[in-house]
Amino acid sequence: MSRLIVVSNRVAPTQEGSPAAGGLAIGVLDALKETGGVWFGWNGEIVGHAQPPSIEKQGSVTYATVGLTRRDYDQYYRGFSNATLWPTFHYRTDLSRYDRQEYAGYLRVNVSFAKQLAAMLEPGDMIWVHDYHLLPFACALRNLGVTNPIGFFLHIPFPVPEMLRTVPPHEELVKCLCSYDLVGFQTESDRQSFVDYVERGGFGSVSEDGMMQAFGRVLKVGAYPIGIYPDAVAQAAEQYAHRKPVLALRDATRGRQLIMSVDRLDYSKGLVERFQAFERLLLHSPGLHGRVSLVQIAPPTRSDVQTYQRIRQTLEGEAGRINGRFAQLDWTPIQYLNRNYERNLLMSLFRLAQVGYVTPLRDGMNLVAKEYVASQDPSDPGVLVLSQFAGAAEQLPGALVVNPFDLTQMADALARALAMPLKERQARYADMMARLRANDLSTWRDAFLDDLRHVATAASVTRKA
Ligand code: ADQ
Repeated sequence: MSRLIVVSNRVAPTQEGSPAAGGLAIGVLDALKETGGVWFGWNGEIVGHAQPPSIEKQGSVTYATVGLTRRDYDQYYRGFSNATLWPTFHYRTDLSRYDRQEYAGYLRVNVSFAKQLAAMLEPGDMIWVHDYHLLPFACALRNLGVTNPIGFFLHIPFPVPEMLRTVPPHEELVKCLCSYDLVGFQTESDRQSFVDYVERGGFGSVSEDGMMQAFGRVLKVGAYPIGIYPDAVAQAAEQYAHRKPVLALRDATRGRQLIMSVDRLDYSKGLVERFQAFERLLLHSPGLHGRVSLVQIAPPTRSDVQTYQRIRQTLEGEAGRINGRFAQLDWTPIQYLNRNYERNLLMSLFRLAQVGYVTPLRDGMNLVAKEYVASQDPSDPGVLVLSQFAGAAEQLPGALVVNPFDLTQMADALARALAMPLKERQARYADMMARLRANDLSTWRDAFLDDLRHVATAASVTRKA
């Protein structure tokens, strides 16, 4: 069996079963343990000057990690990745900036990562690259003469061509994506946006079976929606039910209904609109005063990027204003917590909530939506209110799907969720749980890797012929 080489910007914590590990880390680690292999990427540290990767072996998995210099971090990570690509790919061109130096830094880091990885490769290795930090990674490897199969999975949305064209080196980036053997997206619409860019730009075409010919290469493009392990989530939700913070929240909200949201603090997550729709619910339903609370957990991320500082201030202002307007001596409508919780504990908190309120303005998938459903008590499940612009909406039709820009529609959906009869809640839950089980994290990983293997085998047969 060939070795699997995973490349991602950040190599996740290496402790096995780390509670902080998210979906990507768990899925990748599982795959690596099965086949044996290497996980290559940034170790999260800023270093004085570039150094060769440090290697740590744990069982069949080798972690090869490198530091970034301050300049690399500023240009590649904070700059082009998070101040150009992230906002544009989330349809926020108003927040996006372009700086040639930053783009040069982005390419430089991709080339330097590629050189370091190339030195470790063996002929049969299969390479799986993750996310927007590494769009040109295959280009860099191919330029070094690497012919191994290379697949790419984009965790965030792929924007429509008009949006992508606002990023000046758009054509170069797409051309580099076509150096992969397989390019995977979260949803059919993301995949379609990529195909539209290629076909409408006259760069190539795609056939029914997902094979694309573009920029002189043949590759496959597909949708591989990332999943979770729903039964493990359900188990964690039950097992952690007696932990202190869970009991504390239960006591504090006794006699009240609970609406719950958990996100990284990011402008793509629609938190301001979410608070304002909750305000509208309170405005239109005086009967709910004192009877419903919104708990928003949102730890700050990327806090050295300016737009992230601004969203934080705006949200604090909104929470304060809404609480000032409606609070009573024994009731705070919005509890806004800027912190992280252990993942298993979060699942137990989800289980306490009658409503999971997940309304990003754009999101590749959104695993919180899936985790909320899986955490529920099957005999008395809560209701998911979900944005139509989260990839998860294509897969969870049992949710109350809303447009996060329509505050009144969101307020109505919250009211409907809070009042939904048990039978309807159970039916929606059963439908969503069946879908989560049929499309879990291993389905995602296996579908991607099977296709990569298949495309690579077909390509090598063609080369030999
Ligand atoms: P993210 O934007 O980080 O991921 P998401 O899919 O919601 O968003 O995943 C977050 C993960 O972190 C979840 O497992 C969640 O439980 C956990 N988490 C969030 N807030 C937390 C907190 N306060 N404390 C502890 N854990 C917390 C990107 C894309 C998504 C895509 C994923 C996976 O932006 O669209 O779903 O990758 O592909």
